[in-house]
Amino acid sequence: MAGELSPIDKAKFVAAKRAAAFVEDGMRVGLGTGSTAAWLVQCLGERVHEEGLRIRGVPTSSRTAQLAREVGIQVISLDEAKWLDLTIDGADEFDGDLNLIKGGGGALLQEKIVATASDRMIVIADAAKEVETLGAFPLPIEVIPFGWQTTQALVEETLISMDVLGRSSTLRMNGDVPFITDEGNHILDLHLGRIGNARQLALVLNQMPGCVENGLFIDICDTVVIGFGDGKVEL
Ligand code: ABF
Repeated sequence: MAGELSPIDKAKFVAAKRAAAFVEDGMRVGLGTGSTAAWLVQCLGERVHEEGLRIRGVPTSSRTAQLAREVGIQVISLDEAKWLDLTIDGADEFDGDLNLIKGGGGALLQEKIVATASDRMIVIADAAKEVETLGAFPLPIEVIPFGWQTTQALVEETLISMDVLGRSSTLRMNGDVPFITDEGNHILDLHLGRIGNARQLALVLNQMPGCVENGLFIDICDTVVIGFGDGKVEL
Protein backbone atom coordinates (compact mmCIF):
# COMPACT_ATOMS: atom_id res chain seq x y z
CA MET A 1 0.00 0.00 0.00
CA ALA A 2 2.69 2.47 1.02
CA GLY A 3 4.95 1.93 -2.04
CA GLU A 4 7.01 5.00 -2.95
CA LEU A 5 5.45 7.81 -0.92
CA SER A 6 6.56 11.42 -0.64
CA PRO A 7 7.99 12.24 2.82
CA ILE A 8 4.77 14.01 3.89
CA ASP A 9 2.58 11.13 2.73
CA LYS A 10 4.92 8.63 4.38
CA ALA A 11 4.64 10.57 7.63
CA LYS A 12 0.85 10.48 7.45
CA PHE A 13 0.82 6.80 6.48
CA VAL A 14 3.10 5.61 9.29
CA ALA A 15 1.13 7.58 11.87
CA ALA A 16 -2.12 6.09 10.58
CA LYS A 17 -0.73 2.56 10.47
CA ARG A 18 0.55 2.81 14.06
CA ALA A 19 -2.79 4.15 15.27
CA ALA A 20 -4.71 1.42 13.45
CA ALA A 21 -2.98 -1.07 15.76
CA PHE A 22 -4.94 0.38 18.71
CA VAL A 23 -8.20 -0.82 17.15
CA GLU A 24 -9.40 -4.06 18.73
CA ASP A 25 -11.91 -6.63 17.50
CA GLY A 26 -15.49 -5.63 18.26
CA MET A 27 -14.75 -1.91 18.71
CA ARG A 28 -17.03 0.90 17.64
CA VAL A 29 -14.57 3.32 16.01
CA GLY A 30 -14.96 6.97 15.03
CA LEU A 31 -13.29 7.48 11.66
CA GLY A 32 -11.82 10.91 10.98
CA THR A 33 -11.69 13.12 7.89
CA GLY A 34 -8.72 14.35 5.88
CA SER A 35 -5.80 12.74 4.09
CA THR A 36 -4.17 11.27 7.22
CA ALA A 37 -7.46 9.79 8.37
CA ALA A 38 -7.93 8.39 4.87
CA TRP A 39 -4.74 6.34 5.40
CA LEU A 40 -6.23 5.09 8.67
CA VAL A 41 -9.37 3.92 6.92
CA GLN A 42 -7.23 2.14 4.34
CA CYS A 43 -5.17 0.44 7.08
CA LEU A 44 -8.29 -0.68 8.93
CA GLY A 45 -9.77 -1.98 5.68
CA GLU A 46 -6.62 -4.09 5.25
CA ARG A 47 -7.04 -5.51 8.75
CA VAL A 48 -10.70 -6.29 8.06
CA HIS A 49 -9.70 -8.28 4.96
CA GLU A 50 -6.49 -9.86 6.29
CA GLU A 51 -7.38 -10.56 9.92
CA GLY A 52 -11.16 -10.60 9.77
CA LEU A 53 -11.18 -7.62 12.14
CA ARG A 54 -14.78 -6.98 13.13
CA ILE A 55 -15.42 -3.29 13.79
CA ARG A 56 -18.24 -0.88 13.27
CA GLY A 57 -17.11 2.47 11.91
CA VAL A 58 -18.79 5.82 12.56
CA PRO A 59 -17.60 8.28 9.91
CA THR A 60 -17.12 11.99 10.66
CA SER A 61 -18.04 13.05 7.14
CA SER A 62 -19.77 11.80 4.02
CA ARG A 63 -16.35 11.53 2.36
CA THR A 64 -15.10 9.19 5.07
CA ALA A 65 -18.32 7.15 4.98
CA GLN A 66 -17.82 6.50 1.27
CA LEU A 67 -14.17 5.50 1.70
CA ALA A 68 -14.95 3.24 4.67
CA ARG A 69 -17.59 1.37 2.69
CA GLU A 70 -15.22 1.04 -0.26
CA VAL A 71 -12.59 -0.71 1.89
CA GLY A 72 -15.13 -3.02 3.52
CA ILE A 73 -15.66 -1.44 6.93
CA GLN A 74 -19.18 -1.78 8.37
CA VAL A 75 -20.51 1.78 8.65
CA ILE A 76 -23.13 2.70 11.25
CA SER A 77 -24.45 6.03 12.50
CA LEU A 78 -23.37 7.58 15.79
CA ASP A 79 -26.90 7.10 17.11
CA GLU A 80 -26.76 3.40 16.23
CA ALA A 81 -23.40 3.11 17.99
CA LYS A 82 -24.65 5.19 20.96
CA TRP A 83 -21.05 5.50 22.25
CA LEU A 84 -17.62 4.82 20.74
CA ASP A 85 -14.67 2.92 22.10
CA LEU A 86 -12.14 4.94 20.12
CA THR A 87 -11.99 7.80 17.60
CA ILE A 88 -8.96 8.31 15.38
CA ASP A 89 -8.77 11.57 13.43
CA GLY A 90 -6.38 14.06 11.92
CA ALA A 91 -5.68 17.63 12.95
CA ASP A 92 -4.37 20.85 11.49
CA GLU A 93 -2.37 21.82 14.57
CA PHE A 94 -1.67 20.30 17.99
CA ASP A 95 0.15 21.85 20.93
CA GLY A 96 1.95 20.51 24.01
CA ASP A 97 -1.33 20.20 25.92
CA LEU A 98 -2.79 18.10 23.07
CA ASN A 99 -5.22 20.89 22.25
CA LEU A 100 -6.02 21.01 18.58
CA ILE A 101 -7.12 23.11 15.69
CA LYS A 102 -9.29 21.00 13.40
CA GLY A 103 -11.63 21.74 10.55
CA GLY A 104 -9.33 22.34 7.62
CA GLY A 105 -11.41 19.69 5.90
CA GLY A 106 -14.67 21.41 6.86
CA ALA A 107 -15.97 18.54 9.02
CA LEU A 108 -15.22 20.00 12.45
CA LEU A 109 -18.80 19.85 13.75
CA GLN A 110 -19.30 16.13 13.16
CA GLU A 111 -15.68 15.46 14.14
CA LYS A 112 -16.15 17.16 17.52
CA ILE A 113 -19.45 15.35 18.18
CA VAL A 114 -17.89 11.98 17.36
CA ALA A 115 -14.66 12.66 19.27
CA THR A 116 -16.48 13.69 22.44
CA ALA A 117 -18.75 10.61 22.22
CA SER A 118 -15.71 8.34 22.52
CA ASP A 119 -13.88 6.71 25.43
CA ARG A 120 -10.60 7.73 23.81
CA MET A 121 -9.49 10.03 20.99
CA ILE A 122 -6.24 9.51 19.12
CA VAL A 123 -4.95 12.14 16.70
CA ILE A 124 -2.72 11.09 13.83
CA ALA A 125 -0.56 13.78 12.32
CA ASP A 126 2.63 14.49 10.46
CA ALA A 127 5.25 16.24 12.57
CA ALA A 128 4.66 19.60 10.86
CA LYS A 129 1.33 19.87 12.68
CA GLU A 130 3.04 20.28 16.06
CA VAL A 131 3.13 23.90 17.27
CA GLU A 132 4.22 25.77 20.38
CA THR A 133 1.05 27.88 20.32
CA LEU A 134 -2.12 27.30 18.30
CA GLY A 135 -3.22 29.83 15.73
CA ALA A 136 -0.94 29.97 12.71
CA PHE A 137 -3.48 27.73 10.94
CA PRO A 138 -6.70 29.70 10.32
CA LEU A 139 -9.27 28.66 12.93
CA PRO A 140 -12.42 27.32 11.23
CA ILE A 141 -15.83 28.06 12.75
CA GLU A 142 -19.10 26.65 11.42
CA VAL A 143 -21.88 29.24 11.08
CA ILE A 144 -25.45 28.90 9.87
CA PRO A 145 -26.15 30.57 6.50
CA PHE A 146 -28.81 32.87 7.97
CA GLY A 147 -27.17 36.25 8.63
CA TRP A 148 -23.67 34.83 8.28
CA GLN A 149 -22.21 38.24 7.45
CA THR A 150 -23.66 39.65 10.66
CA THR A 151 -22.23 36.70 12.56
CA GLN A 152 -18.88 37.36 10.90
CA ALA A 153 -18.94 41.02 11.97
CA LEU A 154 -19.88 40.09 15.55
CA VAL A 155 -17.12 37.49 15.73
CA GLU A 156 -14.51 39.94 14.46
CA GLU A 157 -15.68 42.56 16.94
CA THR A 158 -15.47 40.05 19.78
CA LEU A 159 -11.94 39.08 18.78
CA ILE A 160 -10.81 42.65 19.58
CA SER A 161 -11.07 41.79 23.28
CA MET A 162 -9.35 38.41 22.94
CA ASP A 163 -5.67 37.53 23.26
CA VAL A 164 -5.08 36.96 19.54
CA LEU A 165 -2.76 38.60 17.04
CA GLY A 166 -5.08 38.89 14.06
CA ARG A 167 -8.84 39.51 13.81
CA SER A 168 -9.77 39.10 10.16
CA SER A 169 -11.90 36.26 8.83
CA THR A 170 -12.86 34.90 5.44
CA LEU A 171 -15.77 32.88 4.13
CA ARG A 172 -14.45 29.52 2.96
CA MET A 173 -15.15 29.04 -0.72
CA ASN A 174 -15.47 25.95 -2.89
CA GLY A 175 -14.37 27.41 -6.19
CA ASP A 176 -16.70 30.31 -6.95
CA VAL A 177 -19.35 29.33 -4.43
CA PRO A 178 -19.31 29.16 -0.62
CA PHE A 179 -18.15 25.85 0.87
CA ILE A 180 -21.14 24.04 2.37
CA THR A 181 -20.66 21.56 5.22
CA ASP A 182 -22.43 18.20 5.53
CA GLU A 183 -24.91 20.01 7.78
CA GLY A 184 -25.55 22.71 5.14
CA ASN A 185 -23.64 25.44 6.97
CA HIS A 186 -20.84 27.84 6.06
CA ILE A 187 -17.27 27.90 7.36
CA LEU A 188 -15.54 31.12 8.41
CA ASP A 189 -11.77 30.88 8.70
CA LEU A 190 -10.39 33.16 11.43
CA HIS A 191 -6.90 34.44 10.67
CA LEU A 192 -5.67 34.85 14.24
CA GLY A 193 -1.96 34.18 13.87
CA ARG A 194 -1.55 33.23 17.53
CA ILE A 195 -4.17 32.19 20.10
CA GLY A 196 -3.06 33.17 23.61
CA ASN A 197 -5.95 31.52 25.45
CA ALA A 198 -7.53 28.76 23.33
CA ARG A 199 -9.81 27.54 26.11
CA GLN A 200 -11.34 31.00 26.63
CA LEU A 201 -11.67 31.65 22.89
CA ALA A 202 -13.45 28.33 22.37
CA LEU A 203 -16.00 29.23 25.04
CA VAL A 204 -16.57 32.76 23.70
CA LEU A 205 -16.98 31.66 20.10
CA ASN A 206 -19.69 29.16 20.96
CA GLN A 207 -21.65 31.89 22.74
CA MET A 208 -21.89 33.82 19.45
CA PRO A 209 -25.40 33.65 17.91
CA GLY A 210 -25.11 31.91 14.54
CA CYS A 211 -21.89 30.12 15.43
CA VAL A 212 -22.57 26.37 15.56
CA GLU A 213 -19.11 25.09 16.51
CA ASN A 214 -15.45 26.01 16.36
CA GLY A 215 -12.34 24.07 15.43
CA LEU A 216 -10.65 24.33 18.83
CA PHE A 217 -10.58 20.87 20.44
CA ILE A 218 -9.73 21.49 24.10
CA ASP A 219 -9.22 18.53 26.49
CA ILE A 220 -10.59 16.07 23.90
CA CYS A 221 -7.48 14.44 22.46
CA ASP A 222 -5.84 11.74 24.61
CA THR A 223 -2.89 10.75 22.43
CA VAL A 224 -1.14 12.13 19.35
CA VAL A 225 0.65 9.67 17.07
CA ILE A 226 3.22 11.69 15.14
CA GLY A 227 4.60 10.46 11.81
CA PHE A 228 7.88 11.59 10.24
CA GLY A 229 9.02 11.61 6.62
CA ASP A 230 11.76 9.04 7.35
CA GLY A 231 9.15 6.55 8.55
CA LYS A 232 9.69 7.17 12.26
CA VAL A 233 6.67 7.30 14.58
CA GLU A 234 6.39 8.95 18.01
CA LEU A 235 3.58 8.82 20.55
C1 ABF B 1 -9.49 16.50 9.66
O1 ABF B 1 -8.18 16.29 9.31
C2 ABF B 1 -9.67 17.95 9.93
O2 ABF B 1 -10.22 18.27 11.14
C3 ABF B 1 -8.31 18.45 9.80
O3 ABF B 1 -8.44 19.71 9.30
C4 ABF B 1 -7.74 17.51 8.81
C5 ABF B 1 -6.28 17.45 8.62
O4 ABF B 1 -6.15 17.03 7.31
P1 ABF B 1 -4.89 16.24 6.79
O5 ABF B 1 -4.83 14.97 7.58
O6 ABF B 1 -5.21 16.04 5.35
O7 ABF B 1 -3.69 17.11 7.04
O8 ABF B 1 -9.76 15.76 10.76
